[in-house]
Amino acid sequence: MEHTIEVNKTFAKDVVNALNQTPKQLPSMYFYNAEGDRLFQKIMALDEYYLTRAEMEIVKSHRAEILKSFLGGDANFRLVELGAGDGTKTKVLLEHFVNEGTDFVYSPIDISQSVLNQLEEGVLKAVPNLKIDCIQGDYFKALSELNSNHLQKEVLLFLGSTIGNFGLEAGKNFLKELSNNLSSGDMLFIGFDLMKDPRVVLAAYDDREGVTRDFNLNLLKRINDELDADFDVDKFQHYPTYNPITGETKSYLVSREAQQVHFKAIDYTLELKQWEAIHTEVSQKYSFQMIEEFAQYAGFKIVRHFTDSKELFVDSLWEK
Ligand code: AVI
Repeated sequence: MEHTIEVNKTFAKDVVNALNQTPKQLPSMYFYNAEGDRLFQKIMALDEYYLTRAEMEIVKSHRAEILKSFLGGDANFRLVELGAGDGTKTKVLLEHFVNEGTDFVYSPIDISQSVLNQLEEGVLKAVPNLKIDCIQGDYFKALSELNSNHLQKEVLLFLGSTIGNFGLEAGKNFLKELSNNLSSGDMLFIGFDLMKDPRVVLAAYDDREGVTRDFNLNLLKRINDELDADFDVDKFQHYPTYNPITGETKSYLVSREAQQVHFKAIDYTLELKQWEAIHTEVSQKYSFQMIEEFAQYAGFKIVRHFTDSKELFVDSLWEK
């Protein structure tokens, strides 16, 4: 029996626009369907993927100092989190803040109500006395609403080096936009993955088990599912690169042969030459100097850098 699939028009448009660029691209935000989320959880537990462990060490070992710096001279604050994920690292901070009797409200923002419901349930299980006020919607819309009835200091959390997935230019502009939606005295606590031994960086995106390869290839499977396409993932190679001068880690899917791929649901044909690459992701790495330039560009002052013991990663606290 013929069956038609319901096409998400935004997804179709974003995918086709990216594939029509020269060189060809795919948007990395589409990694995260249910299978992508599952693979990303696996990545975070890999030996090679040092980022999550390094940031966990930071929040665990510096939690008391972090709380002191968030409060500054103020009696209370609203802790607003962008892209909380499953909240594992955030829980460490929340637990400590509640145990210290801190007067604060935790407000995660997410576009998906079901993500928020799950997060709220998980966080309240770990920290039952927490005051939580979830905000469903677009980051900037939610922030501008919070800011227009600004009753207390806001501290934004943006953990996990998610900023690195924007690349340099878009990352800078995103931070400027954040700053435009904050008031003087508000803060941003943001994770950056630091430049380090290039082989250590590269291994994090090219693990022995091939989980990151599967994560990258899953984007093609998602297009097969949602746009009725016929990608054969075996005809693609996962190829990550790291440039130690610019700090850019870029991942590609390289076509092993000349091929055509049909997207039946939208009547689109993709032509690939042999060894032609599709750029799927940037994971920017930073020097302290780059971070300082970023903060200045976006209109923030750096309060303090919190690093892990090996200086692999930094959670940097900025004030507007
Ligand atoms: C979510 N983000 C910070 C991860 C990163 O390191 O860029 C996504 C990822 N891609 C491949 N491995 C992990």
